[in-house]
Amino acid sequence: MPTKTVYKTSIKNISILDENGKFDSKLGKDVIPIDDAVRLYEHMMRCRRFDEVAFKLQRSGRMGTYPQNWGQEAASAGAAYVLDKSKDWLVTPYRENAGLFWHGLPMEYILWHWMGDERGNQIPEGLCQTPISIPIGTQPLHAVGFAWAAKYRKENAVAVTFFGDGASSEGDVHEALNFATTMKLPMVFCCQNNGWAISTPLERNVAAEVVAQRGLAYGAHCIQCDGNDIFAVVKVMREAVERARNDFEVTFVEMVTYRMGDHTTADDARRYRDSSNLEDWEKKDPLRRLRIYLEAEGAWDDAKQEALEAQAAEHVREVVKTAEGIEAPKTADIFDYTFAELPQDLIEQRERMRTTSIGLGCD
Ligand SMILES: Cc1ncc(C[n+]2csc(CCOP(=O)(O)OP(=O)(O)O)c2C)c(N)n1
Ligand SMILES: [Mg+2]
Repeated sequence: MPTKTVYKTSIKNISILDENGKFDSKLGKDVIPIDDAVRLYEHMMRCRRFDEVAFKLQRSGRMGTYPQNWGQEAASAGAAYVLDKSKDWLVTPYRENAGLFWHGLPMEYILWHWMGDERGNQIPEGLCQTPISIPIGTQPLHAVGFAWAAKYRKENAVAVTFFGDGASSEGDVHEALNFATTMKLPMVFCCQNNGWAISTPLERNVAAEVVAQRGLAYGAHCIQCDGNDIFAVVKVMREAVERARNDFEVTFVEMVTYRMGDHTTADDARRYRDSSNLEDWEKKDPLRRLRIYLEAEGAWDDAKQEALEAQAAEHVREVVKTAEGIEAPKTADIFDYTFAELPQDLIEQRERMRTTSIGLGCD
């Protein structure tokens, strides 16, 4: 019996703006108009400032654990930039502030979340996003639900979900991919490959050459891009979103980036990784290279930078004031916002505001 090849493919990597600010004008033509590139830069700078302040809030005891987003802003903001805020869903874990803010979430919600205030998870009416997901890899399944509903209701909407390289090994992510591709749902799976899942390096977690290969098994379009290059992210995401919206075809996008900070403020990455890596990645910083590009285009200068830094600092100061200024939640909230209809035993507990489960309220 002759043998024949029944399957063969390759995966492309897209990069447009390199770490020295050199721009591939053929590939990058019309990807982001200059005014929007300025807006995205300003947005990412505000997010970076937010990230620094959130870190300090934790260190000074004013907030609980916080996962720094530092260095991963372009992948997140670039993906959100191509979405239609009024109907496309963005379903993410905890390191996608830049995308969530671009998609409309006021910054104080993320602070409330990490301050342990559930009101940070009550996404304002009309925003097409979910609370940030902490159980790793669960949120792509939620995105499948949104995409399926959108297709069923003929809303012409797309669901974009994010997850990490570590999460790409979770069964839930694979079930979501299988469901999305077999049901032909309008979805994009974005994997932020930042090299680490807490202290587990990529190679201990993924044996494949590139993470994007994981989508091949499910028949998804698969592509890798430089996640610190906002032009590459936008180009790849625009094509993926259009393919999802118009043809119900699923894309797996691997965005290669690096986790510049510790996993969270509860971690100390110096205990398990070599910090010399950080210097290389600092050169690849998404904000740094976009600034070089904007300056070369005559759209940015030191005076603008100084003004933006002052404005971003003021903006974040106001956000912190709003977050810390909220009145304390009512004790009854724990009952009122957990069940649609309260079971009888909880109605009784609500009346007494006490529980028998820890030995109290036994009178
Ligand atoms: C289901 C589940 N298992 C384990 C954890 C503990 N945990 C929190 S973050 C994390 C690593 C996630 O790595 P990755 O998906 O690469 O995301 P990153 O933190 O790098 O953004 C783990 C194992 C969790 N939150 N949920
Ligand atoms: Mg990771």
